Amino acid sequence: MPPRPIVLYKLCLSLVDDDFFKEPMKKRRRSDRDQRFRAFPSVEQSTLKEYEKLESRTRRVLSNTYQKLIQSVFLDDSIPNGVKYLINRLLALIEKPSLDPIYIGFFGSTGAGKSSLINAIIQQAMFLPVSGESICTSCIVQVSSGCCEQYEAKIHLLSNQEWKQELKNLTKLLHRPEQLGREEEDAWDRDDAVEEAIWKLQMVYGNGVERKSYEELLRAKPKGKIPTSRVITLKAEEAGELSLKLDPYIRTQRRGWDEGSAETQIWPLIKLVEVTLPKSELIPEGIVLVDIPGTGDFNSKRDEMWRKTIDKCSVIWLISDIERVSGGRAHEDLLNESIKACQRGFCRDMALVVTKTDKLHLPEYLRERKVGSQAIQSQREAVLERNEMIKLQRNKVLKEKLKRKLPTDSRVLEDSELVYTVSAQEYWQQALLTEEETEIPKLREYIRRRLLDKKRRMVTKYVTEAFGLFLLTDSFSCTDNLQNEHLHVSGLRRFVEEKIQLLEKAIDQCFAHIVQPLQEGVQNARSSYRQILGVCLVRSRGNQGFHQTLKAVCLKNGIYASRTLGRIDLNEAITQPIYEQIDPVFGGIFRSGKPSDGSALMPHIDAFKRSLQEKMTEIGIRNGWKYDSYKKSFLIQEISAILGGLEGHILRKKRRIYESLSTSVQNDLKPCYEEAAQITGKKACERMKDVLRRGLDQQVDEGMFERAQERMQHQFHQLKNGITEKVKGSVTTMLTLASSQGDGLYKELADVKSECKEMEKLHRSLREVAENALLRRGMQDFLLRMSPSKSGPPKTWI
Ligand SMILES: Nc1nc2c(ncn2[C@@H]2O[C@H](COP(=O)(O)OP(=O)(O)OP(=O)(O)O)[C@@H](O)[C@H]2O)c(=O)[nH]1
Ligand SMILES: [Mg+2]
Repeated sequence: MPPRPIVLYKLCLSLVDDDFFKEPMKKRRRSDRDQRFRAFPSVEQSTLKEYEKLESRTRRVLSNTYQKLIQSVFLDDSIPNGVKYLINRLLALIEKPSLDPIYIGFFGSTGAGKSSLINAIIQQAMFLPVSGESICTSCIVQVSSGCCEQYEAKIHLLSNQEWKQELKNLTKLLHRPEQLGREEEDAWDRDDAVEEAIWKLQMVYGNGVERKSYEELLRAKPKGKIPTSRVITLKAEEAGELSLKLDPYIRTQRRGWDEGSAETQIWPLIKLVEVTLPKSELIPEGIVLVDIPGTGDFNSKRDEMWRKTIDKCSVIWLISDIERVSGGRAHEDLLNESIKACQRGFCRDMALVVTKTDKLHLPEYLRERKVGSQAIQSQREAVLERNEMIKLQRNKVLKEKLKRKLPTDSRVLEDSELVYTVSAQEYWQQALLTEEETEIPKLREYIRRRLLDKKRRMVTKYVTEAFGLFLLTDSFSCTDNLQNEHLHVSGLRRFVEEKIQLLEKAIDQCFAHIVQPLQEGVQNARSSYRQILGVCLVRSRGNQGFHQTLKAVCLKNGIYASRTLGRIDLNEAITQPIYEQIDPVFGGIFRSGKPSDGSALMPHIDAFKRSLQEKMTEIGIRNGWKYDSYKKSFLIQEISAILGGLEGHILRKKRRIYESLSTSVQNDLKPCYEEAAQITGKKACERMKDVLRRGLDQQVDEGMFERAQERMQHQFHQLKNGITEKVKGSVTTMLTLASSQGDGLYKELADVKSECKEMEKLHRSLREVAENALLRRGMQDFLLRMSPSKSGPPKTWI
């Protein structure tokens, strides 16, 4: 619904009030801008500033135009369609956030060195807690830099409802069966899942929780103070001060230790910690570094958040200890999870960051060393040689793996450098390596490059779209032949209908690519599910201590994740053979960019867009619009803007579609999980496994995998409908606009002539800014090549 005039008027007044346009403020903003880009070398700073200036000027022109338009139609009885459209589009553009943050996920097993690496990157030794002895970071921690002077942290807690649910599940795990044999009693006691549950409850409610029921605990008063807002805010002037305050909330508390402080008493309720640093020299605003533990969590809400956090990252750095990077189940699992994030989420970029490269035992290395003709003289040479070797090897292995899983033209495959070898310890000590050689500066450069890239793309799109809107204002005031136009618009309508039908067919054909791999996957899944279940149920330690963990798995509908025990996801494991088959094709359907053999979705939409734009041009010419008439250009621009929005829609749906297989299986197995979760008493573990095996057999016989296939195909079908509906809707708007010329709008629009001119100028300077950026980059590269040390960019910014 378009905003009501009165609302618009208020908004317009608030815009007039905005200090933005006042002179002294302008100065302050300018210096703010300079501050914000301190993280960048001067060449990049200039480019960013130019883009930022372009954006803020465009925003100002848009606001001015918006105000003028609103004031001119405010008292009118009816607002012409074209102006309504314009007002809404202007408002949408004005409200568009400047830049969505770029989330960079530090994803890796415990002890891999994630927190240490973040500390090094933000140049704050020991800021986030690190530990060499046990699991350290207990929850997802986001670190970003803001514009204020203080250090700030927000600790987000589970809501009341979410905690109740957690409590229910934890107490179910504790529910001790009445008659146990001695042997089972022992096994029961040793189960880690139970210990973890008791420990969490003890922390919140104190001793004796084992004997309390869910209802009793609901009535019990937590030891710590839980704020009703469910957010705790900490502030400090110094990094060290905040770090101390924050430590007990983030650091995993050890079992069996004393009660601890008041902060630790709410620790099981913590969902997410957000840390904001003051303006940072090293991490530009708009970047969020996310410390993500390698497994999810027993708590469903936290587990869901874990997944969502991985999925919202546009960059994932897989963090791996140098000693574990080759082979190792955990590393493979994490790599697979990251690749999945590329399939279902927003992740476009991935890199392997090998940590602790300083750890090298020279005699051992020399003995093992097979390559290299030169003699190694020192520890340092050995470290550097090993880094090179690891890069070569892992780059190759990773690329091959990604190629198998992702479509061949994925952006991540274009990156020549997929592997970084870093040492956070040496960054501080520099006993062996120079700062450059620790590769921490390289990671910072990677971060800056991503931000600069995003800013460039965003501002270019923004200015182009804004310019498009001004073309509309001009198109209303031109004097083409109205009669003729109506004729052509109805012709255009027929043309569009035909094209939409063609688009539908093309999408059907594109989605049809998934059917065969799906079918093959289903066959594979049918023949291997028993074996997979067997492996999941045995676990390395056999039955001992597995009873309650299995119960936890069932209570959580097949997914159990614990920081100490790792992650078990039965639904995903069982559907894995299908995913193996569909992965490359699935990725192919959603790849962005180059047109290909018809298996990708976006090129079809692009083709539709082009045919529509060509038709517009053709009609424009026949219709006597001036060849470069504003109206035609506007319509062409708007088609791009509207259809461009489809990409976001498709990206958001992608996740649902991808997950539909495991979700479908989870749904079908729900009764069987529930039945198994109820089992207590003698030989409970065996009986649970039996129920799972039988339940699964029965479901597979009744077509569980085929149903999963159908559901995925259904999701694809819905996506197609969504796309065509959206396309139809937008094209209808376009056609209305195409025929709304001459609505007597000249009166309102005459007013915004100067804004039009200014916008035209801004649009022209887009190219100039891009050229300047290129030129500066070229000059910088030249100077670097000429400089004798070749030791990276000038460090004026540190
Ligand atoms: N030698 C060496 N040790 C390192 C380096 N980076 C981290 N460590 C050590 O590795 C241990 C684990 O580091 P953390 O940063 O706590 O690891 P993490 O990945 O955050 O672990 P969790 O929080 O448990 O998930 C600590 O003892 C660190 O001092 C490094 O570059 N070199
Ligand atoms: Mg950590």
